[in-house]
Amino acid sequence: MIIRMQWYNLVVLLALVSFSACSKSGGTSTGGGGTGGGGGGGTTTVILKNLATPPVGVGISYDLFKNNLSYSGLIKTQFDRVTAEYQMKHGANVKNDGTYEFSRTDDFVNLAQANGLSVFGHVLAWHQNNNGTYLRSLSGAAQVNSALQNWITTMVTRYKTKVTGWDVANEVVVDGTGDLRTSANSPAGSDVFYWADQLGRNYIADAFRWANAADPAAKLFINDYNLEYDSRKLDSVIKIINELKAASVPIHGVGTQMHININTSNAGIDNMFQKLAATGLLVHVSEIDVRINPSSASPFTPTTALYDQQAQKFRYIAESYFRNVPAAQRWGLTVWNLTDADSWIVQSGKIDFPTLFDAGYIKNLRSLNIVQDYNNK
Ligand code: 9MR
Repeated sequence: MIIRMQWYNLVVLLALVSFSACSKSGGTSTGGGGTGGGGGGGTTTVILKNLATPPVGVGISYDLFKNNLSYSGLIKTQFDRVTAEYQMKHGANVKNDGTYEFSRTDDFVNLAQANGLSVFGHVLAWHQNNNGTYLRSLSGAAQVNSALQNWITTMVTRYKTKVTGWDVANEVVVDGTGDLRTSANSPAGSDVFYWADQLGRNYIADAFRWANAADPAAKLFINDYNLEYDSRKLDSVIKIINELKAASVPIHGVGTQMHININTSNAGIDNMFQKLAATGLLVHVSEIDVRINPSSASPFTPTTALYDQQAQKFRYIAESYFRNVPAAQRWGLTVWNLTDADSWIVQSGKIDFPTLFDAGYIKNLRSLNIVQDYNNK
């Protein structure tokens, strides 16, 4: 029988966190409070959010959160913070004529907060998940500029005080070269729109300024992926951060998505956290998942050995984050998607098991033993 290790992964991750930092209110409680678990080890239930001082977040589906009690129950019990994987994007809120429809997003934010979860805003200026129909109907840079300013201002103003941090600029440079992302170096798509095509690189600074004007208290992030793997991209993001800081642009944080796999280099992870910490900004590990089938083999059977490697990789992220990012700069650790069933990787057709919970919301007994082992050291 193959024993699922996903919960073990997160527990190893957060057991380490609890070891490295003061916990919010203790790492375990007795009885109840979780989904699955239990078994021969007694009634101890691990509460992930209590294991780490920085917030522990998860990227989630609004529809599942609203309609699936197993899904929402596990999130409420285990996490501090949620990021909408789609609902707060341009395409989810802007109609084809450029007007806004916020009823679902209002409901998402209110629902999260009513359940004791804080909301991280994602995302204001990205090239994907836009309303491409509307944006392509605009003519000229002035109209595009107004559309971006209006969207950012409207969004940040609407959720002021409710959303205390935003991914303002996402994935602004391309893999390999670190060049500014435009339609000249990146693919087209119905919901794809490259702000830089008409606005040049200034759209990045402007996006931060508009967001800051709308809510001066919100923490504003630049966010990107492959930073643990692609040193030119990492250096390019850091160069942009330094340019923004030199121009007194209100940028407060940098997000590293960390869509990684079991073969990702630990040295690369260390190098990334060291360089990101050196910016002096808040550092958010913003979208963690760890693939165990990175070559997309098919058929593919997950094994205990692969889950163990995955667990070690989750663990290394936390170790490196706590070792290399000073406490005052830790914005938090966020995993992307709750279960393998709703993982964007699996949803895109790949065979993989990249998240912390299986499709049945299971955590397994071994995880509890791992926590006990850590706590007893
Ligand atoms: O998880 C998101 C998925 O549901 C969307 O279809 C996809 C659209 O491209 O975006 C996914 O989330 C992305 C996030 O917003 C930005 N970083 C990469 C994430 C995975 O693609």
